[in-house]
Amino acid sequence: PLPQVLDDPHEVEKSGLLNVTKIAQGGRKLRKNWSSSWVVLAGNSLVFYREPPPAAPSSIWGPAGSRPESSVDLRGAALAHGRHLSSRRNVLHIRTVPGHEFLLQSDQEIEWRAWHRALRAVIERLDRE
Ligand code: I3S
Repeated sequence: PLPQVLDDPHEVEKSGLLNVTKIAQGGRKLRKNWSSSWVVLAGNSLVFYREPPPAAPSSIWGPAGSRPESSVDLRGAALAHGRHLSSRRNVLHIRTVPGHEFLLQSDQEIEWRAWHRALRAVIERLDRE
């Protein structure tokens, strides 16, 4: 089933292309495997698509009808700078309650800062709920 957030596109806070790697699953360390991903921040979720949507700027979700590759619940998640976890610049580190950890990276400093702000705002909002 599609994540519930897909029912409510008005909740989209941010979307865009990022380099992503999962580094832990349920607390178990994984080998890094960086890849480009279309990432959508909406509701309480961060949703990953393999491909960006077609050029239409109004299309902030993945390609029409396409299913996300994966999605994580940000409630209770921890967000930190990932500088100690990668040689890349502009890396964010997210750890979710079940112990899944991701690195998100952008070569574009301004874009990376915008993701940092947006993720922090969503996680803080969820903490207050
Ligand atoms: O944290 P690490 O192990 O230095 O991460 C690097 C490795 O995953 C490397 O692949 P190998 O596992 O085949 O050595 C990747 O190519 C690098 O990109 C990883 O480091 P960065 O600094 O890019 O996150």
